[in-house]
Amino acid sequence: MSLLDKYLTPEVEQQLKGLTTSHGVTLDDIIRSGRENPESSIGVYAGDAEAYTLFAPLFDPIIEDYHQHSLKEVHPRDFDPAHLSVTNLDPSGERIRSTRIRVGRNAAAYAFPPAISKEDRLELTQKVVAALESLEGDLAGTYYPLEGMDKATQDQLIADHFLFKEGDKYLESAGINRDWPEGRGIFHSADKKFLVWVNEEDGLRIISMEMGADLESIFDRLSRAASAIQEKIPFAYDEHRGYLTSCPTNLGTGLRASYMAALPKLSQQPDFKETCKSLGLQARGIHGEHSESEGGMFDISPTQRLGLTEVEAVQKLHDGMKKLFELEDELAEAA
Ligand code: ADP
Ligand code: CIR
Repeated sequence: MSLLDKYLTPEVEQQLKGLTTSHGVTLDDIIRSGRENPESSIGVYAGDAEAYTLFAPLFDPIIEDYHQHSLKEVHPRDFDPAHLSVTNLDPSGERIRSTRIRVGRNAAAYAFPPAISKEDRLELTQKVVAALESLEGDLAGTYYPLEGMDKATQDQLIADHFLFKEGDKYLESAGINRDWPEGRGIFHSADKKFLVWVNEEDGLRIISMEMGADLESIFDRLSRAASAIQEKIPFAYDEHRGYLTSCPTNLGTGLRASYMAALPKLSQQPDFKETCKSLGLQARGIHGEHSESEGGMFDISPTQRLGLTEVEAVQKLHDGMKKLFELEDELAEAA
């Protein structure tokens, strides 16, 4: 049962139908993805910042349930790499193939991808690209629009985990893929350790990733990038909901930190998903959400993004992964 089905009671529906945000977002828009895809786990998307407050009787319980956090609290922030207490969990390079941290962001002055107009999307793209092209040092890079990119290049970027996939059915139903591929693209540094997805599920997905397991340097790069971009593009933010994103699962830090890690024995256990869940972690397949694993390799990341700081979210990945490796080692020793 999706969180939409759990919380859209007849009373809430009655209360919210007929309401419209200044960008024209209605209850039907918010719930279309969940209605068209009944197997959704969440089922709702916000077309603009106002949707979160105007439709709070639906969004708030969904947010509190997913993040296991009360919206009465002010969302805390700490993006200071010096506050991390992590070690490289795999200096040998045998268990962790790569590490990635991304944050989702939307410009405060525009609707979010589910509701942005074609004209506004193009205007926003110009501003975002100009901001990205002004970055310096290891954050300097080039913008590659999806429009005009040859299919082989696009496919290779997707296969190498650098670029978003195309045609996600949940995003399609939410209206996020309108006018595709216009205004969509990827900015990246020459070494592809710093990347920004433009106008996919969120206006910006700011990404830091590299081979190996050096969380500290990846977090440091992301922290610098997010604040440099924010100086040029003010982001939608709310004291209690943190950074505002299209999908309520990404509110708060907007941050998903993940290790691409091998757990060949543990992942064979029938309670593998439960074990991850007990540590606040989620296991995705090797090509992102809704993909399959290959060879015992999983994309492991914490589920909660709201109500904890950026530092705490990354620490949670590190500490949880350490525990998963201990369990993997116990199984290997018992064999
Ligand atoms: P998001 O990270 O924005 O939630 P996805 O789950 O679709 O979106 O993942 C996007 C891409 O990032 C996919 O290609 C996925 O395999 C890749 N990815 C995630 N974590 C890692 C990692 N630690 N190393 C390499 N690629 C990763
Ligand atoms: C769903 O509701 O299943 C899709 N709209 C995807 C939700 C986002 N994913 C997640 O749980 N982090």
